[in-house]
Amino acid sequence: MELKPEVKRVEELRQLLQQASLAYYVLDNPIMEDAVYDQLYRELQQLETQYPELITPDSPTQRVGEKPATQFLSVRHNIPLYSLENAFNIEELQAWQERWRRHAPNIDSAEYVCELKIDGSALALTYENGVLVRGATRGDGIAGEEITQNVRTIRSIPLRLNLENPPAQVEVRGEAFLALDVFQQINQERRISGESLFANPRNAAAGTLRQLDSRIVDRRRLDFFPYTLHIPGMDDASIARTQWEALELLQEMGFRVNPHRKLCPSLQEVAAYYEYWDTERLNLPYMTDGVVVKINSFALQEQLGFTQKFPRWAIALKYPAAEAPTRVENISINVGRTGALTPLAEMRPVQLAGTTVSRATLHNSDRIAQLDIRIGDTVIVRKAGEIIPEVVRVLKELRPTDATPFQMPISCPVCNQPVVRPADEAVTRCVNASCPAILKGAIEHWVSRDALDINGMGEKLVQQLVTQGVVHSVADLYDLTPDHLGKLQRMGKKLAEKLVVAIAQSKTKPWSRVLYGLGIRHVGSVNAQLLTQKFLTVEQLAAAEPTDIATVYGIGSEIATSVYQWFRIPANQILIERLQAAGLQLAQEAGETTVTSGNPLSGKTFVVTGTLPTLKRDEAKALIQNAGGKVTDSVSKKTDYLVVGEDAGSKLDSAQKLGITCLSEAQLLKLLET
Ligand code: 1X8
Repeated sequence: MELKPEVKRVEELRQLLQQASLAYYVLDNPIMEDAVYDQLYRELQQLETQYPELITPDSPTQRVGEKPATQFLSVRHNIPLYSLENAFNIEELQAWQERWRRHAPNIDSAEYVCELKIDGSALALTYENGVLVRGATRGDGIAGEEITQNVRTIRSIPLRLNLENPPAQVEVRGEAFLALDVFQQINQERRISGESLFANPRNAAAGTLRQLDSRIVDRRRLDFFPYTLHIPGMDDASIARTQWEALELLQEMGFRVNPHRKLCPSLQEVAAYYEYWDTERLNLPYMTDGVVVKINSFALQEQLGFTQKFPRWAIALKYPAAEAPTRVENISINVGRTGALTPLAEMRPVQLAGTTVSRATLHNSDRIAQLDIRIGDTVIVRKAGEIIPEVVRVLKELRPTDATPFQMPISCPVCNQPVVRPADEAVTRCVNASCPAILKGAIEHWVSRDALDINGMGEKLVQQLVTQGVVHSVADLYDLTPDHLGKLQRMGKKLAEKLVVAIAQSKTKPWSRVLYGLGIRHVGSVNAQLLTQKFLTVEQLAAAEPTDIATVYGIGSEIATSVYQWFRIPANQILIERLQAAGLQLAQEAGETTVTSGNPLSGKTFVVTGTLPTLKRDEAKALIQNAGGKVTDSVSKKTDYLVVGEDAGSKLDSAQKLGITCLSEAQLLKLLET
């Protein structure tokens, strides 16, 4: 009885958050600001921590699981998930129409629904009384894997259907996919950390869905388009009589249905849709590989039924695979923003999906070795959507006797400094901070918010500074005058003066931010803070052996080696000297940790309890202290925050009794960023 107001509030918060999420992820029309959402979310989270018995599986807080799964269970599909028959041109589409007509001699024309064929991974979602209870992969079509925990992380999949009176059971089917920019970002991160790359967004989506740790799935930002639904007794109750109505119903339920669908009275309109999307699909933010054509009427679908393998009432009208053979004439090297050396195949020009292609990425030397690509080989290249062409395989039977194996250079082709390839990584990189190819990226990082936070230094400006040879190193920024800057395009006198002031202001930023700004591999802002707590000056850090560096909590041997190597490069040593001369903070006095007024945790008292997901307890303490906070061992009225990890004991109870705010590691790190 006593709980009643909280029960009501919890329900209210869930409704609000559900509506906000629908508006944001599905309708693309937000109804509240992010900060308001966050505040309501935290209120719900706190109530649920206080009253765990109120947690339900459809609560917005339950999207990300706490514990990784050890394995996935196999689930049998009530209705098999069929694959579709393929057609590759309009003639094959006409042949399909003639085939289905032979199975329905009473019918001579039918409406078709055209939808885009999404290149992702099929999912079957089960809702009971409106609540998502199961998500499963397609598997072999008969049985798949139960991946409910992962499916919950997909924000465009409602945890609860947006219906007043939901049916007892609904199965929704559709395609989970990764947007192209997300896919590229994932591969970029994998490239940097030396992991093998996903070949395409479909593989990346399928691999992500089968991740055991739903926290990783959550970070990968999968998306979902539904394309059909099954409700027991649906036909008798005339809930939806056609595919078109089914799509509208899915939309009402709170799904984001792909907007590019078309109702076609005949194959002529289907052909026009197919031709239109042949080129237009390249402008979509996700990958498609064809068009799905379905007979609209469910009654006719039922009459036609299935062959051994496919429904007779639908077909995938695919776009020709963008693959072609050509000869590798040379292998060149591109140096990217991170200094990564990417080998490129220079090929005899070939037509691929309407464009001429003469270069393809070979990713890295491992990939070249794996595929055994040699100069002179005939290879198959593929261009998939907006992704740069890549070599998929070698036609070894066509290999000439003089084909030459490729070797990665030992020095950077742009700046001639020696390159580095750690034994356990696939990527070879240039580590010279003044290499022109990486200079632009280095400057963008230096001026970014978490580094030296120089306002007004946009990408276009940086590009101009580098290509016009005005700036050769981040140190050169400190020699810029309003006169220099005024000579650039679209740069008035006022703006130039403002920029020089903004650059000068960065000299007050602390040593930890300068270290982060240097862009040393593996030294993100947390590691930079940890390192600067032990190494109070740049001289100390530059002189340290890898073993000394690795004694810092949270700094492993890989990070330590990366830092050590960076300081061994003469160009980097010169950079440090120049930054020092320019007046940047490359040292911090002992005990200076709480001086700046901007310290986000200044005056706050923290207690850390339980096992945190990534930080060791001492690292968390170090970070809090560095940001001006105080860390004590026991919870009292004076405690402002309790940082809670797994298996937290009595401290959590005490904190809850005292109404002290509890933070997860992620929330702590967020607080530290502000
Ligand atoms: C597979 C797909 C379908 C649709 C879109 N993308 C796919 N990959 C659709 O119907 N809009 S239907 C389908 C299947 O039935 N195997």
